[in-house]
Amino acid sequence: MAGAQPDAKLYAIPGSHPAMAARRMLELKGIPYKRVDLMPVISRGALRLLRFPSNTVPSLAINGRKLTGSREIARELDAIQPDPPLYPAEPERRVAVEDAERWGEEILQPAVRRILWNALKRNRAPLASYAEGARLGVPIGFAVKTAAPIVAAASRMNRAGDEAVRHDLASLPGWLKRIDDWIAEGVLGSDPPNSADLQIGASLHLAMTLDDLRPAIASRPAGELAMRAIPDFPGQAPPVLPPAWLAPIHEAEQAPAGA
Ligand SMILES: N[C@@H](CCC(=O)N[C@@H](CS)C(=O)NCC(=O)O)C(=O)O
Repeated sequence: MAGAQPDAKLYAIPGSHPAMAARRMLELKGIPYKRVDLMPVISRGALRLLRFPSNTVPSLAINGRKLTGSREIARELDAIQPDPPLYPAEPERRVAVEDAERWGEEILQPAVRRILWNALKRNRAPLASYAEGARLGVPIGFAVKTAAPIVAAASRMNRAGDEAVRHDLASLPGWLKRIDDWIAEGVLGSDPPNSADLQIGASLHLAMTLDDLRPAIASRPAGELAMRAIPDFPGQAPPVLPPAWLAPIHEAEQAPAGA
């Protein structure tokens, strides 16, 4: 990129899908950055102290500005470094990508977050796999051993209760169909990925770290999109969700295409 390199610092949480989307945006644009990994829940106080506009990750300090939110970050990065673009230039196509991106952030992203916290509440052992490559300031083993109150607080704060998660899992087949349709229409699946590809792909790839969900996602266009948009996502959780909750997903897998 031309001119001085921006002095960028990205605040993330291990396993955070919107933070992973922001990492990919920076990488695709070739913007060098330093990543600061925070522990969930504790992150909120840290980001408040650092005077970001809000207390969630991703938060990005760049060129003297402080931004919070994956969509805000996408827009700012496109302004700073237009190539490769995260949004199509043609207005109608841009609106379609922005609509898919918004849906990805408002609907799919929180649902996948709830499902993950619910699964981790049932079995904390996989936590270490999500923190692979992270620098939390304490040994990962220690962070994981002492994580019970953090997992409980994060589940509560993200409303990852059983009823909500069962509802999310029942909605998942329809959401996957919607994503496959967007890919067929060309809204999603561009090369290099657009902002909606990264937003939705990060949520899908995080969902695919759960053995309970991977088979239903991996073999369809949505799963291929996730792997292309976000090639690496640390973490792996063995089956832990009640089989009855997964029944709608398995039923949809067996239904004839288009049913
Ligand atoms: N919707 C926001 C993400 C907000 C969000 O909830 N991020 C989570 C991580 S995935 C977070 O910061 N959680 C703080 C916590 O768990 O304490 C975006 O796309 O930027």
